Amino acid sequence: MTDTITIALSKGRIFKETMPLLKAAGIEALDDPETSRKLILDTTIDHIKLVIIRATDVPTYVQYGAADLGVVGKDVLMEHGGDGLYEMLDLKIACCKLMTAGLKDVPLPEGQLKVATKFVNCARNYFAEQGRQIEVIKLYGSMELAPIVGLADCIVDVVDTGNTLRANGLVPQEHMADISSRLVVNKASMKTKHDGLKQILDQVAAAVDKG
Ligand code: PRT
Ligand code: MG
Repeated sequence: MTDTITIALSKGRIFKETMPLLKAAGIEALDDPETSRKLILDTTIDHIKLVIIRATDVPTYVQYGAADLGVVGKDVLMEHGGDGLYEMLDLKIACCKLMTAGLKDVPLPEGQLKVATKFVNCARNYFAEQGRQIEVIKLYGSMELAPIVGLADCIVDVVDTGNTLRANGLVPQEHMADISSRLVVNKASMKTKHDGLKQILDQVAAAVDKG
């Protein structure tokens, strides 16, 4: 009996951009998560399953071994902290930047900054390194609104084209980190399912290198 291998993925851009890489390892989903209500998808390889979960839940599933492998943005991974998992590969997909942003033409105040974000830990670490005092206001989405309504002086969010910022009268300010998605592995699985995982990792790595 071959051990089951479970791969955790989120719908949307990560699923779309990961599937071509998994295909190189012979793994194709038998259902489309955009149309199916299934949370566990079978694949062309009998013992390999995909679980479709929220992007922010991927590190948690892999940390506790509910999934052996996961694909997750470096932003989400930094925020989680990475306990219980190894970051094995940079898949070079879903690329963007983690940035601070604020209202156009409005200088940031001296002294303590109010920062609205869902990336609470990333924000605390970044501003602590800069020696700047902040108050973090935790939000779950639509961060761009916070400076407009006076809830915060600036935000920390991922930015791709910057169109969402511009459409709301904000400008990108400080570049905190370059972001791409990473293949992560549960630490215990890496020992107990080493051969099966190593094969997938090598094939995906080769597909990433081919571009
Ligand atoms: O959407 P949901 O709340 O379920 O979760 P999520 O937003 O964490 O998931 P998803 O699928 O939207 O993003 C998954 C990963 O994709 C993130 O963790 C990032 O690593 C990566 N990624 C790449 C992005 C973007 N590009 C991106 N542009 N994630 C989010 N965005 C947002 C951005 O914040 C802005 O609001 O998309 C909007 C459009 O961006 P602009 O700059 O092109 O206007
Ligand atoms: Mg989103």
